[in-house]
Order: sequence, then C-alpha cells, then structure tokens
Amino acid sequence: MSLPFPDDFAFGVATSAYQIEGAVDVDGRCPSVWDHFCTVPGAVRDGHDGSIACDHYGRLAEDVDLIAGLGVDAYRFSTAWPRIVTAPGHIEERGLAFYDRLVDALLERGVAPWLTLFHWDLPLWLHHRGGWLDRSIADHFAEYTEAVVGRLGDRVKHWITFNEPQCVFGLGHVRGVHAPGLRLDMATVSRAIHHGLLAHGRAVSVIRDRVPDAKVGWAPVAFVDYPVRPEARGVAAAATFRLPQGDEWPFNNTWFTDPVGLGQYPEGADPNLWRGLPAGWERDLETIGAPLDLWGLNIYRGRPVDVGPDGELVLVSRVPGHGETLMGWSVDPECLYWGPRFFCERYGKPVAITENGLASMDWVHHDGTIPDLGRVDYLVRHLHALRRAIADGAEVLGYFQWSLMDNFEWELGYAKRFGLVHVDFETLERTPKESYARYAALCHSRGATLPEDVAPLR
Ligand code: IFM
Repeated sequence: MSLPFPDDFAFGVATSAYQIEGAVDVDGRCPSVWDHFCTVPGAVRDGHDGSIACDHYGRLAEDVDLIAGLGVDAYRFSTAWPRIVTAPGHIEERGLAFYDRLVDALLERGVAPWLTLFHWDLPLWLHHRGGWLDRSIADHFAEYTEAVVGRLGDRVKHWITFNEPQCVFGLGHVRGVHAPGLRLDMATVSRAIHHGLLAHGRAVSVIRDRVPDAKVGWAPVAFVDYPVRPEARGVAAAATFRLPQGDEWPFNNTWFTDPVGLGQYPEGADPNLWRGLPAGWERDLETIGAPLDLWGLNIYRGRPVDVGPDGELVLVSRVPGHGETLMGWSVDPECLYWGPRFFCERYGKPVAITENGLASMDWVHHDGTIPDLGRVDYLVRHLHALRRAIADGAEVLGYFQWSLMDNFEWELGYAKRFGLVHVDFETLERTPKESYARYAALCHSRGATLPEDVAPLR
C-alpha cells in the first residue's frame, strides 16, 4: 500500500523576487546589489541581468494562474527589500501594493503564501552604508520586516526570514562571485554572518509581535552527508554537522545553524571565526536563537559516506557516469530521506523542504512539447525519499519545487533552466513543460501517483 503524505503537508513551488520580477525601475524600486553586480564586466554570464527577467511584475495574473493550475497548496516567493525600503526611512507604498495584490490573488485561488523576506536583493544604499558588515543592518531589516508584516501579516501566515545565508556570505563575501562581489577574510566575514543571524532574529521577534498565529522559519542550505549503509548513520550525521573547514568553510551547516537552532556557535570552529565576532556577540544569542516553528531546508544534492574499520568517516566515490544535473550537481535522492531526519533530530523542529529541483536541458521541441523527463524522474525520486523520511518519523511540513519557471540563475544568467514552466526570454512566453503536468498530477493526488518503489539510480 502506498504511504500517504500527511493531510496538512504542503505541496508547493518556489521563486524569488530578483530572479523573476524584472521591472527594476518601476514604482519607485531602488537599485539592489544585484542590479549593480550585473553591470560589472564579466560578473554574470553573457552580461545578463534581472532587469526584465520573467517580467513577473507585469504578468502577475498569468503567473498566479500557472501556480494555481499546479494544484499546489502553497507558493513560496520573496518580497524585494529594494521595492519596499527605497531610501533611508522611506517605505514605498507601490512596492507593498504589488505584494498585496499577489497575496490576494493566491488566496483567492486557495494557495497559501509562504513569504521570504530576504532572497539576496539587498538595497544598494544599504550596502553603501556597510551592508552586512555594519551592525545597523539588523535594525534596517527589522524596519523592513515591520513594513511587510504590517501590510501582509493579516493574510500571510508562513514567514521565512533569510534564504541561504551560506550563499550570501560564501559566494558574495568570500568568493566574490555573487553580489556584492567581495573577497574578505574569514574573521571579517564572521562579523557579517553574525549580523545576518542577528537580522534574522530581529525579524522573528517582529513577526511574533505582529502576527501571533504566524509560523516562522528560515531557509538555509542544508548540506547533507548520507550513509550508504545503516552502520554509517552516526558518522553521516556527524559529518553533516561538521565544523567549517578549508577553502569550502562557508559551505557548512553548523556555523550558521547552531546559533539559530541551539543558541550557540559550535565549539572547536576555526579561531578566525571566533575572533571575527563583533563585541558583545554573546548578548545577541538569545535573539538569534529565538525558537522557530519550522526549519526550511534547501536541498539539491548530498554526499554519500560510509564508516571505516576504525569508525572513521569514509567518503564514497560515485560510480562512473552517476546522474548529474546541468549544474554539474550529482543526483542524490537519499539526501531527502536523511536531511530531514538529521535536521529534525538536531534542532527538534519540524522541517519543510523550501527548495529542491534541477537545471536540465530544456528547449521547446519541434512538436511544441518540452519533455523534461529528467526533471520528472528527479521529482519522483526525491518525493519518494521524502515520503519515506516522513514514514520513519521526520516531521515534514511541506515540499517546494524550485522553481515555478525558468529564471535568472544569478551569475549564470539565463543559461540554466530550473523551471516547471519554460520561459522564452525574448518573447516572455510561458510554456508548461512535461514536469508541470506530472507535478500537477502529484499535487492533485496528494502524492498518490508516486510509485510504490523506485528502481536504484543508474
Ligand atoms: O536559483 C537558486 C536560488 O535562488 C537559491 N537556491 C538555489 C537555486 C538554484 O541554484
């Protein structure tokens, strides 16, 4: 018999503001760090930018129809800070009005809005005041949150503060390949991260004050090391929550997630990270660690691990030709089984898969169809693994496919297509792919169309 998803499990789909909205100089919006970064020669593939993107700003009704047509329970989107706080102390009514219309349109179609406050588009004027390096950013984030919550809190009940802090700081402040394009030392970035976490905590408290029935969470990347045999479960969990290491140091869980989930930074981490923390950081931990209602997990891939004869961690090599997406990311459905379990266990909160999906080679075929069967298989395998995690005790509130439609994939411009809906970036025509119909069937049946068993990935 097919295992069911819980009745209140949310099937969803996700996007973010800068990646789809376009209309960057409309209705008083101010420039963001991404608008600026896109003007730097060589920063973004083929010189692309988000100035038009999918023109979601101008095609709201059409896009809400596409969302509703999927039969999803929830839509995760982000509000654009630069549309709302366009200058110091100035709240832009026209920016808020756009999200007001979006929320109403979703609710009219029976789709619950899951709102993300920060998905990377920092107002440029704030960056010029020090951005994440300056403690005042937490006050600014609280002010922005006040504005959004004040306007939408009567209807939006699911709030996500911050999307993927590891990318904001790792790609944007260490490697310089994302806006704002900085390459800073570890101690300096540690300060910025602390301010980011503080901003998250301040937003949580604003939401709690204004929306007592809100479900509040955040959406870090979840780096998942999964065991290839049951005996390796312990080393896999330990490796998942390993300390930041080497050149890859920003791409870890614990330096970001322990302060939020446990109210403390992890012992034993690199001294430069501790040294960089701003004076008085201990006093911020209560705010940063304020209890959440849900833990978002953005999971795209994982790392298979095993345990060696002396109990040590062994990284397992994949067989030659193992499945890989167009991003070069390996296909590891087991990460949607183990990731939710490990995070539920460590932080004691229900989780939601706030992002999962892939870029694949999608174009409109000669007969007008877009048979993106790799995406269909990826979806089936990952939801299958997630359903097993739920059956084995993980408390999972929902699953959000990344993404509703092809969009601006940051430094890669429009080269990588993640959507269930194809977008022609010249005409902006939307064409649902095969995966759109298949995901819709899954949502409408609440997962009943998932096969009982899936053959191993080969
Ligand atoms: O497109 C991004 C998204 O903005 C954040 N998470 C990963 C996605 C795919 O790279």
